[in-house]
Amino acid sequence: MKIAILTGLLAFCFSALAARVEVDVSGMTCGMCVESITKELKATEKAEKILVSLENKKAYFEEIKGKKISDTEVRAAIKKAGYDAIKIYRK
Ligand SMILES: [Cu+2]
Repeated sequence: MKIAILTGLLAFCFSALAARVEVDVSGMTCGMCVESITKELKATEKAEKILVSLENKKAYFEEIKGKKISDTEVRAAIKKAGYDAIKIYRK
C-alpha cells in the first residue's frame, strides 16, 4: 500500500517535471511555416504541447513522458520543415 502511494507520488513528480524545450528558429515568415514546423515536431512522436510562435521566432514543446528528444533530433525535424534551429534551450 505504501509502495503504491510512493510510486504514484513519484510518477506525479516526474510528470510535473516534464522537460520543456524552447528552440530559436530562423527563416519563418508566415502561418505555413508555423504549420510545417509543428507537423515535423509532432512527427518525431517525442514532442507534445507544441507551440510555434511566428512573432517570437520560436518553437516551444514538452517531451512526451518517458521519451527523450536529442538536440540532433530537434534540429533534424526543424530542418525537414525547411528551417534552421539556431539554439535549443531546455528547462
Ligand atoms: Cu511561411
